[in-house]
Amino acid sequence: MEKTFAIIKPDAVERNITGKIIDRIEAAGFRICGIKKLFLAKAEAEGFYYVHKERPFFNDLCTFMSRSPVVVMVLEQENAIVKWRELMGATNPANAEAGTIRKEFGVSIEENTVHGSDSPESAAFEIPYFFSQLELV
Ligand code: FUP
Repeated sequence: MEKTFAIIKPDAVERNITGKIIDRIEAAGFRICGIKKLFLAKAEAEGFYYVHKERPFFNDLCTFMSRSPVVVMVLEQENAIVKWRELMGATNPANAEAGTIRKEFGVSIEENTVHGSDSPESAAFEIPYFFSQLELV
């Protein structure tokens, strides 16, 4: 069993589609090990996305992620990292395949509704950024 980290981003929480996205996650066979809603401070968003700190979109991305609350989750199943990336779809919703969450709900390349770890190394950083071991059940 593999764990991955997911965020339902501000654009989705603002539109009250959290439940629709969680429904898609559970229907795809993921077990939700941990879940909470929180309001990221900009500095917390910057720490989370530090790998992108030199990218031109970094400031706008962190402003967006701290605009309103997010829902953070740890998801588990076999090959969870790749499976969650497939269910999310391409970074730019315009390029995402039909049936993916970003195709269905994404607003733009920035406001693309969900986040998912892109590798085991990313998951190993991202999961403990938000969850203690006691919160994963
Ligand atoms: P992804 O792993 O699909 O979330 O994509 P990246 O790690 O490449 O980018 C992280 C986030 O930065 C994306 F979810 C959205 C944002 N981004 C932009 O706003 N503009 C870009 O050109 C690329 C990414």
